[in-house]
Amino acid sequence: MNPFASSAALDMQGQFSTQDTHMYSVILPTYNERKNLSIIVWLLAKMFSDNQLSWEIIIVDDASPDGTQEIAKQLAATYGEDKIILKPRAGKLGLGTAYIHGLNFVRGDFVIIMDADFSHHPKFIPQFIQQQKAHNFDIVTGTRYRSSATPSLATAKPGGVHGWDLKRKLVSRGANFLAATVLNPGVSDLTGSFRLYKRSVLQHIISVTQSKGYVFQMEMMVRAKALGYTVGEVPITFVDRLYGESKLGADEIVSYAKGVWGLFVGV
Ligand SMILES: Nc1nc2c(ncn2[C@@H]2O[C@H](COP(=O)(O)OP(=O)(O)O)[C@@H](O)[C@H]2O)c(=O)[nH]1
Ligand SMILES: [Mg+2]
Repeated sequence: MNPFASSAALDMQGQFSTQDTHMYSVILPTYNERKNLSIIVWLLAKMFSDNQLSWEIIIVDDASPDGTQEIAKQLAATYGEDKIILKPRAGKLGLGTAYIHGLNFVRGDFVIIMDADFSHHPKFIPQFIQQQKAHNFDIVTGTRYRSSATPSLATAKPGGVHGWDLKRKLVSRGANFLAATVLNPGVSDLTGSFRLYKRSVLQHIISVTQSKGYVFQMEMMVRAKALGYTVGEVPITFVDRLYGESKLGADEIVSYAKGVWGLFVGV
């Protein structure tokens, strides 16, 4: 018997006590994450097995020149090809389409989207699951910009951002302020990408989301709210990437602002 196939649910202390028959699929997009990938996969595998949850990780690597795929192959050999599923693409096609691509291969009924650079710590996932279960949420999103969960959650601790310089903090705050003011979706962290979705909900939202770049996460959340889906929030601490460089540039900031405007006139 697969030891990870047994099931559990979280109780109020954040421990799993009763049966959870769900399967959780993580979509992990990677571009030059050779140094981060094995640590993040190890942490994810440990968290899932500690909590007796059924899981898989779908790695969408865009032909990273640093050899990320070699590491991914080793991980599949170590953890099993039913746990680590490699779905590479031929070139760097962007983050938005990486999620769409990965979603085609998901077998779980819940999908977790996160970054592979260690900015999103797997330790928050049990809280996302706990929040989802408590209110049957369609989506649970991590938030860097609220100190408590919405609705409140006993195990949640205040979140925040670590390792970003002032400029990057201002850009992120500004991006969220702009979208929150113009679009008012009632969610505090629109540009974050650490989220848990019901698979059918993610499929629906992704099918109507038009943007592909940095604005993708924000559009997904605005559309989710416009479609009437329910969203819970859990504070997370976001740590700047462990190894490598961020891909956020000035052109991304401009296209983000354009995206907010496009949604304002469109949704
Ligand atoms: N497959 C794929 N992954 C990407 C691409 N761009 C970024 N990523 C991954 O998406 C995540 C977030 O990217 P990152 O550069 O850290 O963005 P930032 O955190 O906003 O600076 C990381 O896991 C990256 O490896 C891409 O074009 N294709
Ligand atoms: Mg990052």
